[in-house]
Amino acid sequence: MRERSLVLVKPDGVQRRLIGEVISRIERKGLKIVGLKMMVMDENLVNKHYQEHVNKPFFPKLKSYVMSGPVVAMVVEGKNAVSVMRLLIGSTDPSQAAPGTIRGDLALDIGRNVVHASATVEDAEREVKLFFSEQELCEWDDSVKQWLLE
Ligand code: IDP
Ligand code: MG
Repeated sequence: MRERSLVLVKPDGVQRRLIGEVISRIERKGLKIVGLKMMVMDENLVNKHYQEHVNKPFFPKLKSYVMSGPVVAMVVEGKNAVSVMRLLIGSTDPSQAAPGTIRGDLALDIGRNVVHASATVEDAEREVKLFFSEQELCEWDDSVKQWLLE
């Protein structure tokens, strides 16, 4: 129930005025936003966040893409938040992503895929700590919980 995912609206999503669209889909699903900020990622943060990709051929382009402007970072909480967020965003390559998903509906190219969401619960715990301090996260009373969860 307290599972959390780190979600980013990447610079292309911010530039294309898709922040609200992404947040709206997360909220309509019933997930709960417990942390939210706009920031520009620095090189150190990119290297840590994408640690499994630092030696991949696409990494230099990925780094300049995600540092090219502000991102909106969110911590999203709820039942199966990690796997549910991965389903909401769709496949990494938007040309393969199913219609109805964020990437399937709103993007065309793997290098401009609008959003990030943590791949596993372990990644999520690590990523949330990279982007947010404890004080920046907000526990709030969920008054609609009984209408979302049996
Ligand atoms: P994910 O974002 O769906 O978890 P990952 O495989 O973790 O996908 O890759 C991280 C990000 O790196 C992708 O979202 C995408 O922006 C970029 N990326 C991954 N593979 C490629 C590629 O082959 N070419 C260009 N960019 C890529
Ligand atoms: Mg990933």
